Amino acid sequence: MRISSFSIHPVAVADPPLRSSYGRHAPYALRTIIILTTTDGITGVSEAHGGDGSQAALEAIKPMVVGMDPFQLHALWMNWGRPDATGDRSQTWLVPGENPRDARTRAYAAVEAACLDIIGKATGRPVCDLLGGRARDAAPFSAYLFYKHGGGGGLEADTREDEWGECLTPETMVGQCQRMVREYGFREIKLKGGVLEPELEIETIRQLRAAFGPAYPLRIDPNCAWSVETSVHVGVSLKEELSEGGYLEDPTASMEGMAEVRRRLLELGIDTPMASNVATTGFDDISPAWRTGAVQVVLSDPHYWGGIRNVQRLSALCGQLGMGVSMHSNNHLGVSMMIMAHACCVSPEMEFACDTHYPWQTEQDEVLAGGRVKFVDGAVVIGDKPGLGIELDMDQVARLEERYHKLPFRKRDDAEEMRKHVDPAWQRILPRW
Ligand code: GKR
Ligand code: MG
Repeated sequence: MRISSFSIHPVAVADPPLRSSYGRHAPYALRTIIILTTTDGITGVSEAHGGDGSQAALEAIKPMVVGMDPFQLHALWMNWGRPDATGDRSQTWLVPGENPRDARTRAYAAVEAACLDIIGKATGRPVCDLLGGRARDAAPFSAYLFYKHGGGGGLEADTREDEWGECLTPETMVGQCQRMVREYGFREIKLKGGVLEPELEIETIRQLRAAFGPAYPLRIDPNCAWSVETSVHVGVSLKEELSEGGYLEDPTASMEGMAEVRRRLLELGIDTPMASNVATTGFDDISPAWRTGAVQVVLSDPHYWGGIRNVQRLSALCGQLGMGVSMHSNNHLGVSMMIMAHACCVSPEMEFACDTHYPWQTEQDEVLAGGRVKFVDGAVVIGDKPGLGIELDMDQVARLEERYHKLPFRKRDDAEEMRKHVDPAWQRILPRW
């Protein structure tokens, strides 16, 4: 069996104006759907980050993939997937999916997921059964809360209803979380911070704790918006709230900054774990993160960490080193949802609920035949269907692709959205507080 065709479908997905320290989400998130077909007529699907950069890397890997045996993934990895050894890979300044240093790794990851889908369909087994079997039957996700402006995303005739409403206060954030927990059954909570004054974000976490109690672990992630001083202040203020399954994620920039926050908190007797998807974005970050104590929980990602099997390797490595492991997300569709769910279920050490932006997208934009992936008690159940367990709705893919081609932008630029809608002089300043 050989791969006979490789098609790349850039798509645009309506997205509400969510906020983070990077700025404000654009009315559409960009993704790419990948379809591989084999000489036996089997189809493998995948999903990757979107925009020109992502598309260029996929076009570049294509000649190596067409004609290859989908079972021979190591050869592709050795010839292509290894990350570039030079250059700044840090996500301090670049949003995930826009970092040239992991462009090749991301393209490899997209192909790997589609090949595993093919192998699963060829053997009649779900992807997780190809990788050692499931460590759990369902992948737990957390309620991923965002401060947001009013608006539901989309543009012009495609403008979407604002289902969630403006959310720029602790009180409205509690309402957002109540709804998310009610609708999806999430049992763990992550707040995207770095948007309001730190005291207001501290207050938001306190109100979430008051509303949900200690049974719901809490996390806060300001994407490096704080100085070491402010990070320590937040760590001290939220000592109770972030304990017991919680963590403080990327409070400040750089491995050194993270290590300093950790050291100062430990000196104060506070053992809140520090998590990261900014200081640690590839395997060569693990050693310094572990040695310096900068990171106790690594956020994996089956896209930019180089595929489901690399997440599995990372999970095992973290387990060996006594580090925790969880999973990062960006806006995504149902294909990535299943890639993430399988990655979680083949990673026994992944004991924190993973991130997902899925609640921020709607049925109207789903590319899966049969509609959106369902959650049961906050988790995505891995069934017995072969491969990733999904099929594409090609009419939907075509609609989203047509929309993509009409858009005036080809990359995520949250800072530009801030200047357009919030403050014409807005710049991303780190640390802001
Ligand atoms: O969607 O705005 C966002 C997030 O800030 C995302 O870009 C981050 O990569 O969710 C991510 C994170 O945990 O840092
Ligand atoms: Mg993060």
